[in-house]
Amino acid sequence: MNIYTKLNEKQFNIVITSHRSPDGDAVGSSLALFHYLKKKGHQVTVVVPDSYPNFLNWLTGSPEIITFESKPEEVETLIKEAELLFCLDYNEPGRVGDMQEAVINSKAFKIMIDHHLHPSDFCDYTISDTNSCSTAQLVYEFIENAGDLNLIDETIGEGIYCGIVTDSGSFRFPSVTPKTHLIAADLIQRGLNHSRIHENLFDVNTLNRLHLLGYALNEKLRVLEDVPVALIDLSLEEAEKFDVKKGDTEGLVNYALSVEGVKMAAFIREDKDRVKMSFRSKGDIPVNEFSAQYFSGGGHKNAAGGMCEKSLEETLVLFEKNIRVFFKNLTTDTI
Ligand SMILES: [Mn+2]
Repeated sequence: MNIYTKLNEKQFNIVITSHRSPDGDAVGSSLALFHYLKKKGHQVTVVVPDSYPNFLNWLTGSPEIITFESKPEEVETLIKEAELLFCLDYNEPGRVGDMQEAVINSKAFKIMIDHHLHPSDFCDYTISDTNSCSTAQLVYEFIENAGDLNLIDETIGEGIYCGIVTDSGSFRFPSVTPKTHLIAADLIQRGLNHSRIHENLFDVNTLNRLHLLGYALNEKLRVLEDVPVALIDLSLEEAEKFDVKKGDTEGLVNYALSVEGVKMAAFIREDKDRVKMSFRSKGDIPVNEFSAQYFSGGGHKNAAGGMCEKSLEETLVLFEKNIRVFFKNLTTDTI
């Protein structure tokens, strides 16, 4: 079956879904695909499990995104009645949280476009490239393979660019290829204002967020003595003190990773019923394996998430113990 021919056959009723805690790539790639498919004449809706951070609400079409959390019945009906269901930026149904039952049970033809490792085969058509820096880049290539690059305008371009920039650390991660830059160049040629997007994404700090950053760097950042690991932890009480909103702690882990000599960083945050963790690394240190082994998580080699159901204090002790074992078992040429 050729998916590109199929999309030209008739007008479909299409729902685009993405993962829980949607990030810049989830929202950017979903909206880019949304505008593209609408331009081709399809009936399209974007649904996500829960709300996305405020720093993404400048994206054209973002007010039309429906969250399962606020309108579960409407989203269930949409997914049930969809003829085509796109699954963007996630590799298995568990990543959509409470929305997964609707996704699994949907009789729609399911198409995955994703770059996470180990895609499960719950879709009828799977586009998975685990070397790609972002799902947004894969959406560009989807449009390219359909022979529709001429349809890309500023609106479609901003979603793709937003996904690439946020998932590639502004073009710095090893997953960025010449193709990534060629795509950016092509988008700029098609009218994209890249400078405006960087401002929209990065120059939107609230005073609270900057105060939190100051506090985290001054009081909480520490580097372990015998392994090249830096970490920042944050309790619920501290988060409340700085009135932490969704997305406010994003990027903190990268400050820990920027300490000279540090090869791996962790941000460990107490949540209501669990402790959430994000890990970053440089080079060949596979934080996804660390996370899968010790903290029920996973992700990419250099960026992964995890969680622990113990208290924050116990989690920190566990983390320090496990990370030493993990580094001890790594071959020296990896470090
Ligand atoms: Mn992604």
